[in-house]
Amino acid sequence: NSQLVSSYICKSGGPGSGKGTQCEKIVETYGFTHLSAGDLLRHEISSKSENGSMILEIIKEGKIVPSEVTVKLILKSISSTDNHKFLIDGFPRTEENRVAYERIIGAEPNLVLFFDCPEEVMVKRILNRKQGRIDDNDETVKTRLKVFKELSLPVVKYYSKKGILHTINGDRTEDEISSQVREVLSAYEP
Ligand code: UP5
Ligand code: MG
Repeated sequence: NSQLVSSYICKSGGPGSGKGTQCEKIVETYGFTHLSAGDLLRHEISSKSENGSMILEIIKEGKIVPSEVTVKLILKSISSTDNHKFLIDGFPRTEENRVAYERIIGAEPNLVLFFDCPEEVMVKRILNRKQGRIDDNDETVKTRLKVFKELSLPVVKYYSKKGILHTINGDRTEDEISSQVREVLSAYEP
């Protein structure tokens, strides 16, 4: 699979930290194919695929879908395009996700962007979104935050130790965040 991927960037951050919002702009400028793990999973639900109802139950609770399911979906997307550069939004969520994915791809991300945002800001954004996401409610948000702290932050720490983590202040305007993201990517792109 290393022939399929020449480089990949991962985006991490709590629920509502602005990962999705910042993706499109980067994709346009830097020629990455954007993959959102959450979108791929939601697509499985809406297309009523084999695992759809299991995924729905897990997302409704704010918990994490088994690695093999998510990794398979990401790999399928990667294989379906000629591009070899990917921006992966909201993945890996757990150490188990990370190990499973890196084993299959045969490489670590070139860069990890971490959107750091205060909890109360994230909660406010999510509850204001009102786009009908099944997990955008008080109760599920609490679990999403807990899961983020307990399972996803260790992955962020791991990448930090590897020296490939870039922390972005997510508590600013979209334009301010975009320009910080561009700064990081411009330094990385030769
Ligand atoms: N907004 C964005 N930026 C703003 C700014 N600078 N100022 C003011 N408002 C801003 O933004 C959230 C909201 O805030 C939007 O309304 C936006 O306009 C506004 P968004 O860009 O959507 O934030 P994002 O970080 O993408 O938040 P999201 O809710 O998508 O985060 P999650 O990480 O919870 O969602 P995801 O889709 O990745 O995952 C959903 C669920 O899928 C998980 O809980 C889990 O159950 C499952 N999942 C897995 O099991 N495994 C995976 O690998 C991935 C997902
Ligand atoms: Mg998102």
